[in-house]
Amino acid sequence: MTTATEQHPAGPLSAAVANLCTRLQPQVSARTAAGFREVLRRLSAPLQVAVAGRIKSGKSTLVNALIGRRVAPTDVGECTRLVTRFQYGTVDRVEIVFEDGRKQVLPFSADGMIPNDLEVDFDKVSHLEAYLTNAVLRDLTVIDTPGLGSLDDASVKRTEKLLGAAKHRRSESEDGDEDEGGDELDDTSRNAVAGAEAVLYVVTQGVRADDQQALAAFTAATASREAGPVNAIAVLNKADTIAPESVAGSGGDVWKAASMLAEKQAATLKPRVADVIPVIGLLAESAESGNFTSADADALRSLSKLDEGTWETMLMSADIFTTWDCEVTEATRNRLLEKLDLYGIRTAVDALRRDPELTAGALRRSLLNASGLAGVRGRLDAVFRARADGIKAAAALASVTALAHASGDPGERQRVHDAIEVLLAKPEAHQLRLLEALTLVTSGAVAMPEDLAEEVLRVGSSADIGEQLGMKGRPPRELSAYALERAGWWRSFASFGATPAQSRVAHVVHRAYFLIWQQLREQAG
Ligand SMILES: Nc1nc2c(ncn2[C@@H]2O[C@H](COP(=O)(O)OP(=O)(O)OP(=O)(O)O)[C@@H](O)[C@H]2O)c(=O)[nH]1
Ligand SMILES: [Mg+2]
Repeated sequence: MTTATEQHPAGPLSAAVANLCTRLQPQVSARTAAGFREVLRRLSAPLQVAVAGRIKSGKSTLVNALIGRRVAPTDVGECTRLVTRFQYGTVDRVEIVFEDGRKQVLPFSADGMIPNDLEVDFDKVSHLEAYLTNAVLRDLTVIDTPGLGSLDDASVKRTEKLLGAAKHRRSESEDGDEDEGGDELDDTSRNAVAGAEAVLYVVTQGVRADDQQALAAFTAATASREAGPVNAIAVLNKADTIAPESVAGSGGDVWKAASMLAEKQAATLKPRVADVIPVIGLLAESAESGNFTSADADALRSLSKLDEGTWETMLMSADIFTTWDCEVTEATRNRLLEKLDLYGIRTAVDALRRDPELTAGALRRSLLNASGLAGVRGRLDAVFRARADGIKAAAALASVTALAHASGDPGERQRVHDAIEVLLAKPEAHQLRLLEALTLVTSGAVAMPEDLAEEVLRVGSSADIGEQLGMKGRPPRELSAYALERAGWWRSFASFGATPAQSRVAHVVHRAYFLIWQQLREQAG
């Protein structure tokens, strides 16, 4: 597995693209070559995942939960309006990076967090870089972003710029606007390589149509690429705040309601994201970051001894919970609310009533269980970590294309284009072409009938042949016959039934089936 310190490419596809960059470097302009160097550097760095979503959806809370440390400021303050990159380092350190490239060390606040406010000219700040020793960051760089859809235009602009959401162009782009001044070019080049490679999209109850748009705008987060099911997953955060009675069929159970809502949202957001996973970021953060203490456990233990009637009354609202006459001080109850909210408090007290001997550690673990964080981690592993090679390689290729395009030199563009074609023609690189086709289809750039789009998605977003064919567990002979049949179908669709854009996709899908068939044949010996 790749680590920040070892700096290996994530796998064979990334290595192939790195190779291409190295070979092309002497054949391109100095500026493009500089861009290629940046692409090379990124190829050997951990996968960059941006955590994005609406304002106050709980992004920073979730970042803390994932890193396992309360370090990103939540709630209010200047820093929630900045992009912060959390990456692996051998000593904990935070730097302010200014627009002009200058850096300044930012001391952690007394509680070990990034301070809420910077004592510098906020308008000159580009973003924050946090280097942390936490092991999770060894193969994942996590980028916390300010909320999209916030009223603060300046923050949104800053975010978009940093993530490369600002105008980007691909060689096939039809807008045809050309670059003019030299400065503009530099910005374009920077945008071409900037940006995250994958997105963790945070939504809360009620995804609206414009959330779809926010996600689309998150082309952004993904280095000149559209976000799609290959590189984007969503979480339904604040699952604890869902009123189960508002979800028919939930049987009054919060977690059931959250799962059902998440499924509905997955249908809304499809095919932009691979999945929508319910989670309670706040519980996850408190349980994972050491923020849940034995004093908290003791307070909950006292509460668990209250009689049922009093307890149910107190849980009716946060207000009643803190003001009701009871032995646990109001300050302590406020603290519990901040760390666990009512649902978490109820969950903890229920656990203590079932087993009064529960230790603080066991209680913490049961809260972690209740948070659903394991589900998010599982999907991160399955979607991002396992595919890091393909995701990084595809993002790098998009950057290379954008860089060549931005050079404004047709000869250079052609050379880069040709080199990419040669690379993509190799069977071992076909996965990249498939990812590309998948992205074109899921982003709507190439329109496809729904059943075909579905099929492209299936073939393109798994590495498991059974899953790719939608025939998991079937005997190899059946798989093989089906792969061959679909290969033939897509070839004739490419030739006879399709628009030119569809035809390009169809060729890729045809070849994917063909390679699957070949692989099955080899396996059969
Ligand atoms: N009840 C509940 N509250 C949560 C949850 N996750 C976050 N919060 C609270 O929501 C508020 C906003 O959380 P943040 O993590 O700062 O949200 P954000 O998306 O980073 O906000 P901006 O960066 O300002 O856009 C905080 O008060 C959190 O404690 C959750 O799962 N449940
Ligand atoms: Mg935040």
